Amino acid sequence: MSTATVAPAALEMPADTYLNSSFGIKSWFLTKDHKRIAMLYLVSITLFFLFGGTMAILMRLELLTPAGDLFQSDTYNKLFSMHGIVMVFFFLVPSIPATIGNFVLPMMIGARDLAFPKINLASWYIFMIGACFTFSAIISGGVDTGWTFYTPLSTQYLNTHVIAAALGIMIAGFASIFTGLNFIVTTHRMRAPGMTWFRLPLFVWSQYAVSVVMVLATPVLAITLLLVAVERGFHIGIFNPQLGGDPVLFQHMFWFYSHPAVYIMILPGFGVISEIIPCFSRKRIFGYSAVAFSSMAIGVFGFLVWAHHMFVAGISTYSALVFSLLSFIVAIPSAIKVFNWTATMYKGSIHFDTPMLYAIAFIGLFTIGGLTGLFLASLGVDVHVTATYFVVAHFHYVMVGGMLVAYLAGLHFWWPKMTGRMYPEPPAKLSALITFIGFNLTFFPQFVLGYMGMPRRYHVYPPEFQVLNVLSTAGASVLAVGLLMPMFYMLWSLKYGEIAGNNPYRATGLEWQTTSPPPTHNFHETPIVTQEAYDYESLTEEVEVVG
Ligand code: HEM
Ligand SMILES: [Cu+2]
Repeated sequence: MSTATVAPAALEMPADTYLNSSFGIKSWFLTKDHKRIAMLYLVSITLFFLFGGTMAILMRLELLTPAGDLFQSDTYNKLFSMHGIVMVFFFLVPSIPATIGNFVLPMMIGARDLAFPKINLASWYIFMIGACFTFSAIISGGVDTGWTFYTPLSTQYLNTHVIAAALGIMIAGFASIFTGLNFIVTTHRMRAPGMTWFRLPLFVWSQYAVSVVMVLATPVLAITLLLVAVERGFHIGIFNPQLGGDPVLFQHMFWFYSHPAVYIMILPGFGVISEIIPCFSRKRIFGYSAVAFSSMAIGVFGFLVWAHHMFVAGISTYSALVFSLLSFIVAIPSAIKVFNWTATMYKGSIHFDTPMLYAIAFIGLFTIGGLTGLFLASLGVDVHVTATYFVVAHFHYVMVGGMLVAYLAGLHFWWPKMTGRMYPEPPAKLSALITFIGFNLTFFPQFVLGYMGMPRRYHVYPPEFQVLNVLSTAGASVLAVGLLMPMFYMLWSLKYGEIAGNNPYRATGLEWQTTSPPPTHNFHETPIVTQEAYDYESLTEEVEVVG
């Protein structure tokens, strides 16, 4: 293990990296290098996240007082719609796959690039064109349908820019489909010699599962949104009962995509956590194949539960019962993962670096999100809390406490590989702590509010709900500080961060064997794999012998 014996003073930036192989705007915008494309995505989704975050803060400000003193009701409707649309379709769905996945997946399997580098670049352009459509709708007045675009509200009653917004999401969906295809083919065809399926890092398994879901589910969303545009544009009755259509059909089609899509959003996070926990516990992952197969199981079962979003939409009690039962089953593979991560940490020698802090936060927050999903999946409880703040709290625990936290964990973990420099540890730990406190302060009160009966999507509320809403708004400001901090110290680290070296965490993955930042073709020699993915026990022994 030569990497472990290099003295810190000997660390230098490698001469030939993907960042300095060519210069100029064109070399970025026409690049076929998966690492540069990952950076293009990183910048785009960070901007979208800032936009979505601003909308959220504006909403929380309105909700500080029971009266509607800051915005009119329809402005408020637009705020939550644009927040949801941008966060889901332009941040969460692309976040881990298109940035971290794009960057590390080929390296993890010992490949030079993705299977189709040009399609990879095209995906980014398609994504940005979709964003232009949706943002044009936002700039020219916005939409107030909610991110779910329920009909006949979206097709009949609203005079906002639904068509442009929906087309934008449909176009961006193709970027998802192409990225998924690219990952699937890459994983099948481009693995280095010796990289068998059961030596694949679990991040690759999770990306594989998510790619299958992306390829199979996203077309349904595309068709659904196209039909909304057709109904609005040409008055052909599809979802609108006045024209002979069926609004519940819309909900079926929308959730047939959007429930699997919640797994598009969380599975990559599972993958990140499965890399970080063994590395900072210095232990082999507990139950490798259980973790790998549970990703695939989530991919499959995720398709069978969509109507749990429709318990009160007028579906028959019998089908609601079946969907309720199936929803309980889909929680099992997630629970398996939580057990396995915990078992991996058990008796490990745990290092509390920033990525690990985020990973531990993830386990706790995701568990709360998942368990409250089971409350919602039980029919009787859901009838009581559906469309209340309980649902809002549930999905923010999984999407922010889970996915966003996992994204931050992964970004810190691979930052030295991406940039060649370490992020500064003290502010990073501080921001992780602030994020954790701010997050819980924002969203925990919402469980209580929802249980007490406060409905979602209103800009006014009865005065008895104010105390909890003030807590939530206070939490949102703390959370905003925690989330803005990384943007500053990450940028700072580009110039002043400590030089990282190939493998600052003594991690086992192939991506850590090449230089940081890697050369354009990733490896100077194709790596040959002879070991399982998480052989931390023998690595530690070897380092002790050498050092
Ligand atoms: C552990 C398994 C899970 C179960 C059993 C579950 C169950 C549910 C149920 C029954 C609802 C509908 C509540 C209602 O509208 O009355 C719901 C809503 C939601 N869940 Fe989950 N959930 C789970 C995991 C997740 C994950 C992993 C995510 C995202 C990463 C997620 C995101 C959402 C979203 C976005 C909504 C709200 C959709 C909306 O109405 O706007 N859930 N969940
Ligand atoms: Cu669902």
